[in-house]
Amino acid sequence: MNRRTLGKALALATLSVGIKIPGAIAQHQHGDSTPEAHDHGEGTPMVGMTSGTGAVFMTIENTGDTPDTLIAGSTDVAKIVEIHTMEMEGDVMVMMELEEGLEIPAGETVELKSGGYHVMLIDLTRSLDKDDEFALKLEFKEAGEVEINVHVGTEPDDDSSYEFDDLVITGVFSRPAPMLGRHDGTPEVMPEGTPDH
Ligand SMILES: [Cu+2]
Repeated sequence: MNRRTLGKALALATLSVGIKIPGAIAQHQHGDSTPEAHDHGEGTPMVGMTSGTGAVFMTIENTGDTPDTLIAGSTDVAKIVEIHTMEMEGDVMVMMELEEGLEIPAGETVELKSGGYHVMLIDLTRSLDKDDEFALKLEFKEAGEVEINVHVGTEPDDDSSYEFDDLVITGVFSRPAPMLGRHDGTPEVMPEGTPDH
């Protein structure tokens, strides 16, 4: 273990949050605030500071000639909604909030998918079980505030298709994610969810 790796390990040990995934550590960085780890389903969490996290994926196409930006979101099923990106830094998987939002360039399509951009649901207010539906409000710089319906499942919902001005949103889905502290007897790690202890 080199010095850098050791430093990271110690930092995580101190925080008592974070998860180990083979060869990588998933970690949240929220700007200047204290780093906070959220499990995205790649491994077994050590300790969770929140009541569970989820991630929403979709494809956003901008058919217009003006760029737009996804800047925020809100939903009843989570206390905090953030726009995130996920990148490998060496052997460390880092999730970061896109504080400027996610740009959808004019005439282009941006995919929010596993291992990349996603809408992060932090502090779930209830478990997201397969085939659940919930409303998610998204705020765009140009298109304004829009509301979509999110289906909980393991792959893009082909039935979901929305048009807001120049934006076309398709393939919306959220992976199942249990709210922490609930014991439902499912020991295995759920995709994109936070397993309970
Ligand atoms: Cu995230």
